[in-house]
Amino acid sequence: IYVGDVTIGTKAHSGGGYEMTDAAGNYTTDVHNQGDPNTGTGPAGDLFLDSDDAWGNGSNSDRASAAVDAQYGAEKTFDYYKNVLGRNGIWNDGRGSRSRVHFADGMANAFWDGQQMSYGDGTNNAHPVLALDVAGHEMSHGVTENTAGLVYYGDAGGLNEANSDIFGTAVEWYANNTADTPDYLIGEKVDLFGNGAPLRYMDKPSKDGASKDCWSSTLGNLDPHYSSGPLNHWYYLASEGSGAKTINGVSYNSPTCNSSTVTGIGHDKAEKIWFRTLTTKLTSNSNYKAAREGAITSAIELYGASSAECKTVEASFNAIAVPA
Ligand code: ASN
Ligand code: ZN
Ligand code: CA
Repeated sequence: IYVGDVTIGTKAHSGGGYEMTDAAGNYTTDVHNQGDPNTGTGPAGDLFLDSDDAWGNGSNSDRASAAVDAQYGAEKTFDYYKNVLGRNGIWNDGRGSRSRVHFADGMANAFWDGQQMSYGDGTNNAHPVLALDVAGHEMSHGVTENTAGLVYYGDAGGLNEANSDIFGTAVEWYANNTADTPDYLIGEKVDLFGNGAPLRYMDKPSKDGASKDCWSSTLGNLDPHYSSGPLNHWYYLASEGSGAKTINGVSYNSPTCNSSTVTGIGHDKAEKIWFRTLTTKLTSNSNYKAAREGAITSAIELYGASSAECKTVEASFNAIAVPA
């Protein structure tokens, strides 16, 4: 629906034909619009099967179309973690995971529940809440849960949410899909508001009307989807630097909270530094100050204390107003 014609991993099904299970064991099921959007509980769903291994028709009128987006997103996320960051799946044991599509009736959301990803079909069941950044976001909640274990409130909740946005974006860069081109927006393909606007903006999070650009001592009182703003902003600044820039046809203009100018080091390095922070420096109640200290230490370990990478990491935390 969103990624165009792609190749996905499938395998021969024991009863004949093909099933939507890849080599790592990532697989996708149809929940047939059952399941409770409030509790997240519902059936496992039926594994997608197909006789000729050509799946979907590019629209939600074919139930397999959303499954292709989910399976592709899970595969790209799995491959990104394994090939770029050296993490072998959500549990770091090589196991793939299940994606459930067509979850609930008209659910305009997607979620990770500790075991699996579930994706709603969106308002009027017309726009599945499913794209590369959404799949990468949800799967990364699983990685967070099995590494730092960041809780879902206070500063830690914001770090948890931003971590999912950062790696959802990293997956877009990794996939480099021609129909869902990489950007620093979240949910831009899904049209959750019906007006074409993305859900979140990493260059200037406040553009969504609720997220914060800068850290403050009251940030942790916000919903994690808004207290994520400063760390999303940090990722953009560390990757691309401050000011105006057009990337893949999208215009950004990233302010700093301290009127400084930040020079970016590229998203690949920012992601590696942040992943090391998540997996070796943070614990369940870590706050933004711990993220700052952990990221600077991670940059020193990876690139050296006098490196440009380390300077940019520190400058970017200054630029989102996290004090030393
Ligand atoms: N899609 C949302 C998220 O992953 C679900 C939630 O509100 N937890 O953040
Ligand atoms: Zn989330
Ligand atoms: Ca995006």
